Amino acid sequence: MTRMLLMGPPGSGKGTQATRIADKLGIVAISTGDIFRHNVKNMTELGQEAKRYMDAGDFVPDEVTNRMVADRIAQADAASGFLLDGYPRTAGQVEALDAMLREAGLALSAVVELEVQDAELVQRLLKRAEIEGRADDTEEVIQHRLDLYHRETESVIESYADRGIVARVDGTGQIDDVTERVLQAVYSVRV
Ligand code: B4P
Repeated sequence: MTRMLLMGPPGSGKGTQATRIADKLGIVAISTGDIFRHNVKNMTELGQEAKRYMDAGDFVPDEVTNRMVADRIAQADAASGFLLDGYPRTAGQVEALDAMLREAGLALSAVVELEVQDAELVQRLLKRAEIEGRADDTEEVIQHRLDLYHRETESVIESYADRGIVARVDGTGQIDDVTERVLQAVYSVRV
């Protein structure tokens, strides 16, 4: 059974790859960004709280995010494995996820990091801005999200690397090729 993390900077293709990979592995894809956006759209209490952080390109506070993920992975469709897209992004989220898994007697099978240079990330996100008009895809906010990634989330990936379950994958080129690379990486590190 696969319980994996798909990590990488904003625009690296996490959202694009998550459902493709999860479908191939027969598990559910859980995207914290998608859940937040769904709640913002429906103006739930959670959405109203998350919106101001998301619009500014900041992380939604750990306490809110951790609770949301704990509720989501406790649902029946996650019992046979899951792919987490965009979580954890901070040291506090790593701690919370470790505790959730420990309590359930579960372990992570693999962590995949999509690697793409900052210049290409900015281009991709600006292109998406033209199509989708997401509030956090302006040049200034994109730069802030990248800075935050380098400052907070890279060390999160390092902490998993110390556990020997990280595979780094080239996230550039054709989307199908990236999917294939990610799947090979999962098979190679999966424990
Ligand atoms: P996310 O939804 O995770 O947004 P993201 O980092 O920009 O990645 P996304 O999945 O959307 O983009 P993708 O790389 O697929 O987070 C949004 C916000 O939610 C965060 O800023 C934060 O406020 C909040 N949040 C989420 N998780 C949180 C957490 N754990 N803690 C706290 N706050 C949290 O794709 C980008 C573009 O690239 C697309 O247009 C795609 O078409 C294109 N693309 C993909 N693959 C490509 C390829 N191979 N070649 C060319 N283009 C490609």
